[in-house]
Amino acid sequence: MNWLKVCAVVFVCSLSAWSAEQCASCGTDCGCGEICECNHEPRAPIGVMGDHVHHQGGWMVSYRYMFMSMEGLRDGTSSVSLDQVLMPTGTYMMAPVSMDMQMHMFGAMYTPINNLTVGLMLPYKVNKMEMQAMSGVRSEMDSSGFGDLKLSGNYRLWSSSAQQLLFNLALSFPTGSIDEENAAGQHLPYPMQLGSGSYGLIPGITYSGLSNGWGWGAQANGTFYLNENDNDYTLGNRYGLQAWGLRDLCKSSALSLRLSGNRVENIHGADPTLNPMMTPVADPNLRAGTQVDLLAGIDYRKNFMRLALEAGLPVYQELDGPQLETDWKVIAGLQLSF
Ligand SMILES: [Cu+2]
Repeated sequence: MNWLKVCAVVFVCSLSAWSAEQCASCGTDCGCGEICECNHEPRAPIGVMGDHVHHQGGWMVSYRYMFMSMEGLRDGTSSVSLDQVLMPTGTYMMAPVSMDMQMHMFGAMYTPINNLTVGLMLPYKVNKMEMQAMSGVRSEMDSSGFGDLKLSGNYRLWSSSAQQLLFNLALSFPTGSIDEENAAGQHLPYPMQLGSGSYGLIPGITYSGLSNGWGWGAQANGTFYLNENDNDYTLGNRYGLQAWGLRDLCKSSALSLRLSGNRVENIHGADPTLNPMMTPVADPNLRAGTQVDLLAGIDYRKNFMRLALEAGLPVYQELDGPQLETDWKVIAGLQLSF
């Protein structure tokens, strides 16, 4: 795992060194000399939500794809093996081995008045988890479908020629299922459910700047679930804090580096049909964790189109475990503005 992190850091450093060189030499080579001083709006990497407002009357439609790979168990900051968790050494009859999470996110944004952009976002999720029983037999669980619909507003509180400050507020509606079942008709454990089952409030604040081809920014946000769902539980609050830097290449492209920290709290209440003694993924008190991810990205814009990719891995993970740890993630996105 560690060599992977080293590789990622080396990769990212060489990218930024290369991009700086590109900009210095672009005056003669690629005819984009003015880029080094060009003035477009500040940008954020594709994985950052709510980083911009459009001009009045402007529309944007977007599609984002996210993949997250989790494998191996962790308790606190150290790894634990399946043998330690499963009986007879441990206390559980079943434990997760790995999980793949995919999300297709469809979005639309509209700007009815100056400085205020409103948006709708609907995710389609595909989850796959592999479990191992104490006998050593492995089995797979699947779930897929639409998640929770989000209605969001981004309001520009302040801006200057090179910087801006946005206030974000999103409402989350319980459109995603919390009744996903296995073939035997039993509820799947918490991480396999598609929605929260609750109404949620997601306030945030986003700062970004751009000068001489260099961009930077930071965002803080929280997710607060407001009511207990029909299965007698409420997902834990989430807190996010992230910062990023970007370097413009030619007119249309940019490279980015982002550090993203997230804290998730445990679930309040419990689904009465899940038995937390049986497997850690059915325990509402083993959902919390703190994670810091490092992501490198590339961004390409031409006319009304933006195509971008970001990939990264955790540099710090502290989980109320045993819980599956994240290995890596990828986010790709296409945005069309009118
Ligand atoms: Cu937009």
